[in-house]
Parts: sequence; structure tokens; C-alpha cells
Amino acid sequence: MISPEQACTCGPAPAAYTAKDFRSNLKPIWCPGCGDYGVAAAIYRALAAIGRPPHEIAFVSGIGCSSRIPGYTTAYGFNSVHGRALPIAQGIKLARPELLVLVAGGDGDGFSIGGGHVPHAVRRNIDLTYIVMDNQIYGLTKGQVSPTSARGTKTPTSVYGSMEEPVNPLLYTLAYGAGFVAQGVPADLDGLTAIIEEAIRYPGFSFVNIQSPCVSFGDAENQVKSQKVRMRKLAAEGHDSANRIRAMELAQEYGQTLYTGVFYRNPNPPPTFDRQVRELQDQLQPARERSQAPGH
Ligand SMILES: Cc1ncc(C[n+]2csc(CCOP(=O)(O)OP(=O)(O)O)c2C)c(N)n1
Ligand code: SF4
Ligand SMILES: [Mg+2]
Repeated sequence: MISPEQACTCGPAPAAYTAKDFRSNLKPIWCPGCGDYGVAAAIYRALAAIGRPPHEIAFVSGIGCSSRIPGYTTAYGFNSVHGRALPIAQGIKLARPELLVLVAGGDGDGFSIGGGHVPHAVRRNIDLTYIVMDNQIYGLTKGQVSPTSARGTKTPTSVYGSMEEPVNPLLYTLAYGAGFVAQGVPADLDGLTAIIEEAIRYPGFSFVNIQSPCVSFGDAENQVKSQKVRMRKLAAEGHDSANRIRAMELAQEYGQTLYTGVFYRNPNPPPTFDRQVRELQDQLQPARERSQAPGH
């Protein structure tokens, strides 16, 4: 049995798995050209690099096109309830700490109906990785305005253009205190794979925002092809991912500059909630057993 500690800090991959081992037989029904195909490919590769077998992985999602993703993997998947992936995933990790827990969903799922769960998942710091496929639209329900839609976005629910300021997922999670915050794009499959792998290895709550274009209802300018030209790698710009304040400055350019890479990684990760619970259980369990012993 692999201990939970190994799940967080496992060394070089044992090379026992390939990306194919994590791809299920279910054929994705995403539209041709949807960014989510690239996200799935990056997740398969990252999981192969991590080297945990599929049956030791729990993959939870909400509802949306993006939330179909657990079904396209060989991990144990739960395509759950709109906006409720994070509470379910946290419960799974507490009940089964030895599992590697992934959570995924859309911008609507995570920052609209599920937005109230994000700060608490961050501050609770349970060891899981939250992947948001941010296409700035409600894809599954055919193109309504989402919390990350840019001002002026025209949709059936904002026919004159959105009059709201969008949510900034990078700045929000940094401000909530997340220990790991990154952004990737399907246009850069190698980069996205490395980001997801690093997020999984981070011992605590990690957040990856993926600019995953919706080719059917999303911004026609934000497509995989154009991402290749617009993306700017944080590492190449000399960003120090241990600098949280600088990370927050860079995150403010969400919607303007397409930064990819790790914005912030806490160099001194605090103890996770799940580890503290286990330690408390270890302390209390023998005492409780003693108090229940006959003759006590
Ligand atoms: C409680 C509830 N409210 C609303 C819906 C309808 N609904 C399904 S998916 C969705 C939004 C999808 O957008 P997003 O989360 O961004 O995912 P995407 O499809 O863009 O990947 C909505 C509003 C629902 N299924 N359940
Ligand atoms: S509607 Fe958009 S998000 Fe949904 S599968 Fe099609 S391209 Fe992808
Ligand atoms: Mg969406």
C-alpha cells in the first residue's frame, strides 16, 4: 500500500504506466476542436508520470462539458452535481487519504454556482488538485454568459454584451491563500502536462486554471491556434514562483496577457487538513479504545 505521504512527494516516476493506461474506452463527445481534448491528453500524461495505478485515483467533477472528463479516464470517476465537486472530493480525501484526488470542472461550475466552496477548500488545504477548464462561457447549456466572460461578451443571456466585471480565478485563489496556483493552455501540451504533474505533487490544495477554448460558443479569438502565438511562459519571463506578491501582480493581467506556468508555489507548504486529521485520529483512537475496555 502506498502511503499518503508518498502520494504527495513521490520521486521520479517508476515508468510503469503510459498515458494510454489512463484513457478510458469511452469516446469523448466534445465538439471537434474543443480545448478539453488537450486537457484530457495532458492529464493522461501527467498521471503516467506520477505513476500511481488508476484504481488509486479518485477523479471528481461537477456538471458541464468539461466535467465529463473523469469518464474519459480509467480512474474512479464521479461526474457529480453542478458546483459541488469540491465538497465531494474533500470528503473522499478525508475518508480515503491514501487516494490521489483530482477535481475538475468548468468556470461556471467552479466560480458561479460552486464559487462559495472555493475559498473554504483553499483555506482548509486538503491535499487535492483542482483543475478548471476556463472557456469563459457556459458550454454545455449552449453559450450563456459565465462568471469569467469578459465585459461586452454577447450571448443569449447578455444580448447587448455583458455589463459585469469577470471573476479572476488566479487572483481569487491567490488571495484566498492557495499554496499552488498555475495556468496552462492546451496549445502547449508539454507545458500543460508539466504544470498538472507539479500541481499533483504539491502537498496540499493546488489550483490549475486552463484556458480551454470553446469552439462552438466561446470567443472566436481565443482558440488553440491563437494561444500558441499569444501565450507567454512565466518561467521564460524570469518569474520567481516563490514570490506571492509578484504572482498576484501578474495574475491581475488575467484576460489581457496569456501567462502560462506556475504563478505561485509555497516553498514551505503548511500541514494539510487531512494529515492533521490523521494525526489527531492516531492520538485519540488508542485513548478511546482504552476508555471502552472492560473494567475501565
Ligand atoms: C443545479 C444546476 N443548475 C444549473 C444546471 C445547468 N447547467 C449545467 S452545466 C451548466 C454550466 C456549464 O458551464 P461550465 O461550468 O463553465 O462548463 P462548460 O460546459 O463550459 O465546460 C449549467 C448552468 C445544472 N445542471 N444544475
Ligand atoms: S460546447 Fe464548447 S465546451 Fe462544450 S464540447 Fe463543444 S466546444 Fe467544448
Ligand atoms: Mg465554461
